Amino acid sequence: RIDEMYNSFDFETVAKSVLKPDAWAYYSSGADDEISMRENHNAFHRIWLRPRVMVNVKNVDTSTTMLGSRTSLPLYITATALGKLGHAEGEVVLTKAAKNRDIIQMIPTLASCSFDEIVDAAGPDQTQWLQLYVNGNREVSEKFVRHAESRGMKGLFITADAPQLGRREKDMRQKYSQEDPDEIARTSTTVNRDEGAARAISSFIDPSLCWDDVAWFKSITKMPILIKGIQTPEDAVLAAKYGCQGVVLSNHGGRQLDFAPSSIEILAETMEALKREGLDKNFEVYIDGGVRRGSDVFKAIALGAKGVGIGRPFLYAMSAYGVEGVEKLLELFQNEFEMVMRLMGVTRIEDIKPEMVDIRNIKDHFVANPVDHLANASYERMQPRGN
Ligand code: HOC
Repeated sequence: RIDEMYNSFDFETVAKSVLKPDAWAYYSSGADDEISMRENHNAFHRIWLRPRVMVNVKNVDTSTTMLGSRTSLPLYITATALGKLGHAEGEVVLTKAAKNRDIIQMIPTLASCSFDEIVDAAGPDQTQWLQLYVNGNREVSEKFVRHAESRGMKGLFITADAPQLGRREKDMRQKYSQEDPDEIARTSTTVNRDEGAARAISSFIDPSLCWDDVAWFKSITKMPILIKGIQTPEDAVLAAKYGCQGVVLSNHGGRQLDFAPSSIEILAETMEALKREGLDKNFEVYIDGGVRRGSDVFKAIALGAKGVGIGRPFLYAMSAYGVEGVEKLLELFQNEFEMVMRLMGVTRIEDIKPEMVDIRNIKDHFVANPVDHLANASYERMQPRGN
């Protein structure tokens, strides 16, 4: 029951029991041995807090701005593909919950609902951003970007960490049986649906995307441009030098390159590199991956993030309980974050500072057991020839 949901992990448990196996495999899978996927959350465990006391924390304000838009919390619903695998109404479920709780939503290129359906479901003052997979046919991308701007998107987030699809083997073991996965897959002539949902939708993405393309994007849109999928401080610096307004440090939820670092681990060094180069002003750094607790949000803000993206937990809340579930999860994040702020002795987002966290052990990786390949293999399909 929804009132038995006490944290973001609870929704994952319920989602696992209600989702069809192919949907669960697609949403929950990470690349290869899923080390990066698990490390994303584990890395937060290596950061400790330094609470200050004897501060008047009667009134705590968790609201802030991201790319100039107001939000009730420094977090947003990040782009995740194929929402209808989890709920019949797809991404508009997330839109409605975001509207009710003043939260920004990033609309995925690979949504199950059409882009316009998602924008139409939003309220008049609701902020939405666009996540873009750059198409091999640039005219398609140009048309989409211009349309998105005309529909009021407040930011363009170009995904850079997926020139090729990572191997999500749990997903690949599932035959992708949906008739109508999404518009882009439908129009592609080269889609191979025999190796999981991800492979079915990935065939149009342009691996030639590079830094020089930023100038072209700047020529076709006035939206702030941010690069999503930055995995080193060097590339964050390059994004600033090429004129982007920000970056999202992200390893794609551990779904692309296994052993890519978690974003929280490289956040402090990224902020330092930007500062060293004098590029930290008017440049917003976001992170995603592994954020599951209000304290995770706090740690990211303390280390310099303007906000954090959260993906799978919202998919799980949506799959388990629809709009009500996503709102409930947002309420839990609100309560947890507010409590952490109060117990840390801060009342405003701008007062959350690096000295409030201890990152001395941030590099002490504990590599969790890799995924259990023996448990995942399907022996019926793997019978030796002749059986
Ligand atoms: C190379 C194409 O973001 C996912 C989605 C879709 C990925 C397409 C990548 O499954 O992670």
